[in-house]
Amino acid sequence: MALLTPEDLENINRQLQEADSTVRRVTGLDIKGVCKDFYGMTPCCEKVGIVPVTSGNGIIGNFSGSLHVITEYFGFDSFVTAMPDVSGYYEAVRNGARIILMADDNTFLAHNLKNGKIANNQPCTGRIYAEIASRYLKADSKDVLVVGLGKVGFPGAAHLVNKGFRVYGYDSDKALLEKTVSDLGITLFEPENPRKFSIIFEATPCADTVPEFVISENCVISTPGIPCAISRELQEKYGVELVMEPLGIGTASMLYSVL
Ligand code: NAD
Ligand code: 2YJ
Ligand code: MG
Repeated sequence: MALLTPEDLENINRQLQEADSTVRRVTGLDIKGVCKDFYGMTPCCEKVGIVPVTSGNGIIGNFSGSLHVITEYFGFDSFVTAMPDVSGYYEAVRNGARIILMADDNTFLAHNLKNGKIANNQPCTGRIYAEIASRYLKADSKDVLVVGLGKVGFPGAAHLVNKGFRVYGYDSDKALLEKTVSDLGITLFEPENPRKFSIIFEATPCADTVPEFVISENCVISTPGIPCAISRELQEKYGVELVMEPLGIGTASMLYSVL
């Protein structure tokens, strides 16, 4: 399980603004607009309590602070509790939180205490990055390459299948790849038969996972995976629209999904 670092989260407001301009160029909507369309909901100043969690590897510098910036950016009224863990949860509820956000090393959840809805970051992140990719205004076909079919990639790929896209899947874990291809009824992408895509969705914890031979001119790579799926050199060479941001887009997807 890859953990975020404080460095990944530096200048989260600027990272969000940059991601928002890219999402606007790619889809014609900003991140809020995509979330609203996708989930059919709009926030109405729901109070969000962010609870730092000390278990496992402990508190990540900038994590709760970034969630505070992100929630306010998307129109929620939020606060970080002074206390962590169970005391923090108690504090959040006592101070009027309607949605709780908290994460340990394995699970990052949003829980709406009013309607009981609960969301997990991984599928929510996969679905929203896949949704953004699927809305690419300049896509040349409904063919999508998905690289990485784990906890984030699998639900993203399933979402693209449900939307009627022709999904080509690739994962370096051959057994997982074959099982997923069969479970989702997608096409196994074989690097021995190279071709180019105008829509690519990547969700791996590795760098440079999208090879040059699949990248078409002005394609979109929608990727929550950290570190980056392609080099800056390839991004510039092919005019790639890169949708990549470390925490905010996935968190927005979680929050909208529990409204
Ligand atoms: P996971 O371990 O469940 O899945 C990753 C998959 O990628 C695995 O199936 C693995 O076999 C595959 N893989 C690894 N290297 C590969 C390569 N070179 N080529 C093809 N496939 C490869 O991880 P996950 O929970 O799905 O997370 C994926 C990434 O997304 C991580 O970097 C995680 O930190 C990141 N993430 C980002 C956000 C965000 O908001 N940006 C949110 C959640 C997760
Ligand atoms: O409260 C804190 O500061 C920490 N307990 C936050 C831990 C954040 N957890 C992760 O980054 C894990 N990878 C789980 C979340 C999966 C989504 N990336
Ligand atoms: Mg994100």
